[in-house]
Amino acid sequence: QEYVLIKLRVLTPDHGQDRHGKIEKLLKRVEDEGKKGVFLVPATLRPETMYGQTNCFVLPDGEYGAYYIDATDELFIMSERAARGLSCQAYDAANDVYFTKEFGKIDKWETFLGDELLGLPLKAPHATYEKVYTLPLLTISMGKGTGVVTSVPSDAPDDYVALKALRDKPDFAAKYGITSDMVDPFEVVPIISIEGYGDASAVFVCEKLGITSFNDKAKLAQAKDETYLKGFTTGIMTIGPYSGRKVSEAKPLIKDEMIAAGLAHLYFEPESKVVSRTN
Ligand code: ZZB
Repeated sequence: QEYVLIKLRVLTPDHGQDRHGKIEKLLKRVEDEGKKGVFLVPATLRPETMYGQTNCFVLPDGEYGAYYIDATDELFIMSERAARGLSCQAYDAANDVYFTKEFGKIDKWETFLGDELLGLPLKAPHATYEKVYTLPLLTISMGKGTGVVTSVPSDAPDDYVALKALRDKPDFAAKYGITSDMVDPFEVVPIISIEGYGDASAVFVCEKLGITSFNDKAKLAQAKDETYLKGFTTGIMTIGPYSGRKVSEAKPLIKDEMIAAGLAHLYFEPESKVVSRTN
């Protein structure tokens, strides 16, 4: 499976929450040592949807680490499993550069529980919002991708349902220390138009199937399949430099441009049945 890692820059925490102590320390160390920044790195199959990002998701009780990446002189926050995977992969195959200096060797600067990453302000590439926040998603599998997920509620049904739950159920948000200003200003951003589905297909399909919560598992899976397929086969971009072009044409161009600009990297993962069964 080929994923694209999107680099969401961690900004200085702006809510005075005690749980951000470790990240503040890490940001300071990174600055003191002249490194280039700290990033949450969600893995996505849909780089062309980054214009529609409204937030990032982590698993509140998931285990994450901040790993030093030699190739970019930056720290990436992700699961240890993903860090190990990356450390065996080429950053720039043509020039024989690897993500880490030593093949297979990771350099962990800090460990985090997902909860310590919630409510962090981030700068997400291509997003229309200047700043987005990290929010909880309870269906994240730590055995897939990086354990970090970027949220595109216009085109991803899971993301739409999760964001709506945080907005509509203040108790749920409060339980995770999420304040309304981290959620309410972030309206769905229409980015892809699909004939018969409008310009926010996930919203359309969730409403069509009457999905109201994560308990509608079968319907959510159906919604995901339907939006994936339709988006790729008949979707037309309505935002960005490839507005008016088919998603299938725009996707590889946007992916390559983001990688060339250092906003994203490729990440490969073997399909592992064992991992998905235990998660
Ligand atoms: C942005 C995005 C926009 C995504 C979209 C989907 C959609 P798959 O097919 O099952 O491999 N994802 C990535 N990692 C995880 C994880 N550890 N746990 C849960 N979800 C994860 O799914 C890959 C997609 O699932 C990724 O692409 C990511 O969300 C999420 F408009 O990134 B995506 C119809 C889907 N649309």
